Amino acid sequence: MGVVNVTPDSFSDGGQWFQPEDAVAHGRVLRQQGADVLDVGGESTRPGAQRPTQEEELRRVLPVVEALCAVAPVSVDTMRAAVAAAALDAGASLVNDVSGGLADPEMVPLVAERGVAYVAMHWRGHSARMQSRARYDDVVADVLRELGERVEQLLGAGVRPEHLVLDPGFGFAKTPEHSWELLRRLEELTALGHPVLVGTSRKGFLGAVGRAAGAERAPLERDVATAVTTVHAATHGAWGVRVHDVVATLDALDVAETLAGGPR
Ligand code: HH2
Repeated sequence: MGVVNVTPDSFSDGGQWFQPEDAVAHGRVLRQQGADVLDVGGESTRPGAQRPTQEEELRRVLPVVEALCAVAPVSVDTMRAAVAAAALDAGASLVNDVSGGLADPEMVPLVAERGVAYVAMHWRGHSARMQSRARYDDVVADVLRELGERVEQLLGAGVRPEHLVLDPGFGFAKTPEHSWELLRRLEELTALGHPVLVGTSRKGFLGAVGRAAGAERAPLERDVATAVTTVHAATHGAWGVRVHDVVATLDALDVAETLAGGPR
């Protein structure tokens, strides 16, 4: 899944693709590079981010979704049911909701009614406050339990099990150590029986990789570390990965597959 952020403030590439024509051109490139799905989002979820209004989110996302649907399957990265509905009407085929249906009470009924694929991510509140909620007894067990509650609500509302993808939410109400532990124990998440999406791309916990304590790599310098986490995800049961750098991702997966004895 290639990331198309139509935002001025994303932590990873904020402002680079804020103009719709730039976002569409970027989506086309990601598709040519081999992305199976293009994930279009109009709201940054970085820690401390302020939310755009619904009108502003629609204005950012809709023209890009419309144009990219002609190029690839498109998912819409939104917590708002009205934005998801408009994107589905414009041709999107998947809803990626980082709140797992908790941010907007209309989201779960919408997804059930439309019968579309839905990514439910583990979430503990909007970005402005989320890092204060990074407290767990056992992060994997707690995330599993909370995702299990989302699954129950979603299935109870009529979402078909085969439409449901789960995501542990790397960096969302997680310290770096929580994110590393979730990655190490990824196979416990796949045991829930649903496909698992992994979104580690350029996340803060990769910023310290290769550096002495205290020094940080900038988000754009985290693609090598991302490629390694991607290989780990793919070899530990993930269904998909959400990434900014599709070329590095596919090269890394190609190397891992070849080393494992697959065809070249
Ligand atoms: N991470 C981000 C956004 N959407 N969706 C899923 N399913 N999983 C994730 O881990 C995830 C996500 C954050 O990354 P990015 O879009 O690059 O940044 P921002 O939220 O600042 O736009």
